[in-house]
Amino acid sequence: MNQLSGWDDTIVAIATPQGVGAIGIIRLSGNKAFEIINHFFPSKDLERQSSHTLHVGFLKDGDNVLDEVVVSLFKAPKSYTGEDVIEISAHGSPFIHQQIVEACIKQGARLAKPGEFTQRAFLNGKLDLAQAEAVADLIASNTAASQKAALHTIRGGFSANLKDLRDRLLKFSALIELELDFSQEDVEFADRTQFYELINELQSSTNKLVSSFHLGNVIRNGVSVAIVGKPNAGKSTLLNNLLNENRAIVSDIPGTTRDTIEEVINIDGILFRLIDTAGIRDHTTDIIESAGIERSLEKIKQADLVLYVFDVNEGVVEIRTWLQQAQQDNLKFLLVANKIDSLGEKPSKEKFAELDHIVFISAKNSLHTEVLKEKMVDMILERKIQSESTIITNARHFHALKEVARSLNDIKEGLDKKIPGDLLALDIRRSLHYLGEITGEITNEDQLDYIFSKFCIGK
Ligand SMILES: Nc1nc2c(ncn2[C@@H]2O[C@H](COP(=O)(O)OP(=O)(O)OP(=O)(O)O)[C@@H](O)[C@H]2O)c(=O)[nH]1
Ligand SMILES: [Mg+2]
Repeated sequence: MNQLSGWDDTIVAIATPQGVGAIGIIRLSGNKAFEIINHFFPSKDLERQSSHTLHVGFLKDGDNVLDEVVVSLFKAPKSYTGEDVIEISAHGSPFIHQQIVEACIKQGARLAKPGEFTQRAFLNGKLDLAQAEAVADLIASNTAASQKAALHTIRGGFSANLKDLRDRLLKFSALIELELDFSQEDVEFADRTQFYELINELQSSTNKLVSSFHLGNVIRNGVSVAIVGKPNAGKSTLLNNLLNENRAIVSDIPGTTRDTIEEVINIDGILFRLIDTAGIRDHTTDIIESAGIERSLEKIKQADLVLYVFDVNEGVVEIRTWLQQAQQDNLKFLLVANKIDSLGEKPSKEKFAELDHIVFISAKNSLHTEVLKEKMVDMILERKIQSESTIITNARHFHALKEVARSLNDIKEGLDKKIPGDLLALDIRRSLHYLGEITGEITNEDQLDYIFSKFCIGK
């Protein structure tokens, strides 16, 4: 283990953000943590205090008082890193924090690298690699959905899925390996029909995880929503309404919006990147408008969700044409029939009755815009988010899981072709290898360095 982290040394870092605050926390981890802080803490012998206790006192470097602080003690192995850890809560002056860190370094500590505390937690078996990565995701989370997904992984939800896959595969692998030991005698310990069923089950669990990545991406990066339609349909009015501010210029002159406007909103814990676009019409001689229309068409192609806004007073034929095209292009879309406030009698609304994915609103008067928001969320989640289910948000996990799926497929094909046990064993080892890569049982120093370098210092 030593070669991976330097190990014998004690690391120190400021764990709170840079800048002035009420308090700031300096964190140390390693077998000299107590000795180092004891040197600055004259009022008590910290090494003789119990773990998980707090102590108030002055930190002094010789005669120089650094600050009056609270120290929290965590003795190995019951700490975040699994080593002796001390957290010093000091007054929130960056100058004081710097002085404390420098004093610790003078006394033998080393400045921690980004993520090094969590890296040590991983190396000491406190967390597996997937859980450690979720710590960074949790710190970066900015919506309820990303927070929920990261917490689920930190608490071991994903790791439990992987362990289950691995354990079941291992049991079978052991039988196959046993067969190889008795290869002269042509025996089959591992019942191939049972194995086939097992692989089917494993495939379905793996595929579920792999396909959750689409949603994971949405949770991590947000959903891009293109608001499109003909000039004057009310796209900019809708953008303003959803944002609850007058962001885009609205007017009754067709072709008001020339360029795309992007803004972010959070609906039910999911980030939506709304893109208001220039109204699309077939005939225009204005070159700026044409360029805007080009851009709108481009945004439609890139969007995760398209809101097609139209004036409810329009004929249904045109909407159907758009709908057909959208289905052909495989777009995820909602039809937004706007300006229902201007409808005299109900019948004109009924002409749209047979259309799916339609919402009737008045952007100007905030009628049913809440329903539209709900539908936007439904379109994206397809009711898939439950706190108990694992959602893959990490590209590294996704690629490893795809490799697992691929090798499971190879095993199945091998069984179909009745290939010999030694070849089967190879495919099984390959699946186990990729499962182990996710949790960090199989890894290398470069990969770990890369993963932890993306963390903040002090975590
Ligand atoms: N009665 C009514 N008028 C609306 C509604 N929504 C928008 N309008 C009006 O429709 C006109 C066009 O609105 P915009 O939001 O600028 O339309 P747009 O789709 O962005 O138009 P372009 O930018 O030109 O493509 C404005 O006069 C709005 O006040 C609505 O729900 N009801
Ligand atoms: Mg507009």
